[in-house]
Amino acid sequence: MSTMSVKVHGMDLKLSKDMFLQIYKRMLEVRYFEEKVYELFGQNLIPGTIHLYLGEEATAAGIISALREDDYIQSTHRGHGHCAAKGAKLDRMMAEIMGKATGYCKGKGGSMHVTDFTKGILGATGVVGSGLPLAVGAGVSIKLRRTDQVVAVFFGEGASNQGTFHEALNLASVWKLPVIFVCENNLYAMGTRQSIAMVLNNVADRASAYGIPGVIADGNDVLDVYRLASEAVKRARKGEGPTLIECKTYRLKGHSRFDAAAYRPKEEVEEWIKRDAIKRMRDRLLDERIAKEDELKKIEDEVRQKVEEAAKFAKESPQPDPSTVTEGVYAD
Ligand SMILES: Cc1ncc(C[n+]2csc(CCOP(=O)(O)OP(=O)(O)O)c2C)c(N)n1
Repeated sequence: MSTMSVKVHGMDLKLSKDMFLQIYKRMLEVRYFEEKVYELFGQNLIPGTIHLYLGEEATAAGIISALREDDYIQSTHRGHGHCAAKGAKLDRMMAEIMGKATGYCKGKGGSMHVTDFTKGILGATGVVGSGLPLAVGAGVSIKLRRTDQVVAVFFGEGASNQGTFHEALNLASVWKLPVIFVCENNLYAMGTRQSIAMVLNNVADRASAYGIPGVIADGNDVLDVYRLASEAVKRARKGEGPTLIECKTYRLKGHSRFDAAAYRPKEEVEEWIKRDAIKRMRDRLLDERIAKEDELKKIEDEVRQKVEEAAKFAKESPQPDPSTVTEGVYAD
């Protein structure tokens, strides 16, 4: 298949047209899914709260596009985007978020616990920083089984101040585990700006303390994320150990649905809206003549349709039967 070359932050990136379009589609699935979740929450159809991934699509799509289907990911409390990008079924994910019996956890896990082992999604977690050691465990498992799989673990810059981050990087480095540490630096941990909680500007600099590469991606440029992720994956598959990739990005909404994010300057938000990852990739595909307007429109319509169907499935699904309340809660 013929490849096309583009310049990404001064570096050449060659991909097939299919791959360019697949990466674009992955971002759209995340964006449209999250917009739908936002809408359904507003209609009071989602219990609890939600942590939207809107604005950070390029990170999940760029990292996961560099993985194989049999690779693993470990997600966070802001996890819908990771799961959608790794191929989770949108209908079962939406049903789970709505607490329905047809959801991934039969409606008992909700927004922060979407998991699909068949897709290599090891789990999401509401405990900040707790995914990092789990990913190291997956890395150990890969090494013991002698496969060339890798595991990518997502976490925020806030989580990089937790002890688990440092323990995980250290052990993964010492044992040369195939772990890709992906810091989604969206500048805020709830309402706490990065500069209040750490002195360093770059989380990636912390990699040097563990003797592993630490690189910074433009987290709103999916191709930059993809390029750096591909290098990290190559290194991990060869048995050369982990990499820390810091993706500089921004969440477009508040921390959770109950946060109006009044602590963020208006100009800052506007600046990041201008760097919207989806618009940038769309413009690039057109400007570089990789795809035509009608091809992109067709993909966008298909994804919208898929998300509509997921929402319909979830809305029409039953609530879990009260008699099943203790099922799946404890091991037999
Ligand atoms: C161990 C733990 N401490 C505190 C919290 C409350 N909490 C939930 S999300 C969050 C901020 C996390 O920030 P970051 O890791 O940067 O991820 P982001 O939400 O920005 O994606 C906090 C403090 C928690 N869930 N778990």
